Amino acid sequence: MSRLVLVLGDQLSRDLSALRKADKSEDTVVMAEVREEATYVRHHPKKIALIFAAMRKFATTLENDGWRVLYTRLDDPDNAGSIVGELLRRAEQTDAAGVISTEPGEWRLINKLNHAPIKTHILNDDRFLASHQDFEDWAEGRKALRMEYFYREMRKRTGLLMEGEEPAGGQWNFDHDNRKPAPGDIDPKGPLTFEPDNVTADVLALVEEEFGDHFGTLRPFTFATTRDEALKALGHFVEHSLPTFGDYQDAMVSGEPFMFHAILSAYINLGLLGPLEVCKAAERAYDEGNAPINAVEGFIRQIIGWREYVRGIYFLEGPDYASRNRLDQTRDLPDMYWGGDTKMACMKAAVSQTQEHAYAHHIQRLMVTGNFALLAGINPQQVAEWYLEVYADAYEWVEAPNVVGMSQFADGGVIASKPYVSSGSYINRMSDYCKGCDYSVSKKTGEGACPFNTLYWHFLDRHRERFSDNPRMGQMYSTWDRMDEDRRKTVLADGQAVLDRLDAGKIV
Ligand code: FAD
Ligand code: DLZ
Ligand code: SF4
Repeated sequence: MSRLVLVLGDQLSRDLSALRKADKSEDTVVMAEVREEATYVRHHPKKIALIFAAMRKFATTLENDGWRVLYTRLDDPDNAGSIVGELLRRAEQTDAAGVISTEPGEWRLINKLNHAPIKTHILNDDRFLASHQDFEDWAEGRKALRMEYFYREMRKRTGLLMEGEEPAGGQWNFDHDNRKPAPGDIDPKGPLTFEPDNVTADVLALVEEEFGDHFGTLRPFTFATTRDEALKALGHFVEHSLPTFGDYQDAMVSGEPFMFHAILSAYINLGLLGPLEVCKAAERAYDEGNAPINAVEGFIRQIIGWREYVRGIYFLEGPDYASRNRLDQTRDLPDMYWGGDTKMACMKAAVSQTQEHAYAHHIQRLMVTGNFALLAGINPQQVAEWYLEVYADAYEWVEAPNVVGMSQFADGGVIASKPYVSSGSYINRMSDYCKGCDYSVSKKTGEGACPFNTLYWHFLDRHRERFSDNPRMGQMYSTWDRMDEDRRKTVLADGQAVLDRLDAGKIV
């Protein structure tokens, strides 16, 4: 009996486990643009366009490989509107006996497939380097699941940057050489851009019509939408940005949304590029003397370390992970996250480039938009939904651990050993934003004081019971305790005034 082979929008890899398991001569590939996936959160139009264009072109690749593909476009009048609906419709058409699928990257969709009224065989997604079992084995018996130790295991397992049993360069981690603020004269090349072809142009028209009211600018659309293009984007990054990636990894500069980052996450998460080939390309640059160890090690750590680790956590912790709110934060996400007016130059820069490019780099996500939400007591599920909507690389397996765990500490410390909070001084050190801000980063209280400065202490004070025993936070609390009482009162009152303005919907 023939079967259907489901290929989801972020499973665009020819070596997908579902395709390997299936038989070209009997089975039929099903791909579908469906409203349910495009609207379960209101994804950025650029993200939807990227996925649909890449899906259409991947379907052609599969056909050229000899697969029979049943592809449903969003505007097909028979479109059932959901993945399961499309599977049932196609099963009826083809008389298929069941479905083979590679595991989706979200519990939401896994649950739907598990409850679909058609026999569905879900296979491991072995495009990742660590299976669920590998991660469980690593996590077994550990008190704390810190990424650094997982990463070392992955280095040994993959052999990346290894000289025998020893790490290349004599150290596992070169982060102390990174984290430099950017000097005034940097000239990042930015990502390689691609002109839309006819297929992409059709998708852009469709997305404009159907999802033009979602937050985000659709045009110009310059993403790679095929594996060949994504490989070119990888080559461009390795040549032009990797050598300085490490040095300025944490730096933020007005008008430079991409700095020396790879801008590859959307392609890797779609399946157009594999994590190992990306790391090998970076390793080659090191071997050939074209990129220094701090850059290459830092980059490889993001992929075989952080990327694999967050996925491991998402599946290990289970379906309730994304709904955790261990700090009981309840405030609504302010309008400034949706492009509403703000006087904070750093927030304006991070949100407006997100709106334009569906991209912000790690430190903007963590230390600007994430830091502000955490300090301001925003509900972590509203924060998580925002991140899932606005970034072209966002799927829950990677977004939730980064947001709910790393950024909002709403998992109570599964990922981070302390909350990533900082006052304005961190942003001032790592960026040029403060120079053009209505607030003064050096003002700690009073009219014009940077909101990060007052909210930082407000956060620590209101969560004192939870954090005062945390050895990594002792220093912060002793600094707070050393301030004289009047000053503490003023700081707290000023922090509260910022929160009151947010609650009243006033501009901050
Ligand atoms: P680079 O900075 O050049 O890094 C290289 C690669 O490493 C990336 O392409 C990505 O594949 C991987 N990587 C780096 N950091 C992480 C990480 N923490 N988790 C997983 N992979 C990582 N990444 C996503 O892919 N999707 C998300 O939805 C997402 N949400 C995030 C939310 C928050 C609050 C934070 C702090 C980080 C989030 N990240 C997410 C991680 C990181 O910000 C992005 O992977 C990175 O900015 C992508 O841009 P890049 O390709 O230029 O990456
Ligand atoms: C994100 C997304 C969007 C916007 N649209 C589709 C779609 O129409 N069809 C599809 O197969 N997949 C889509 N996706 C990706 C899925 O939402 C993704 O597979 C799950 O969230 C699991 O990671
Ligand atoms: Fe951001 Fe404060 Fe600097 Fe303004 S002064 S850019 S709000 S950190």
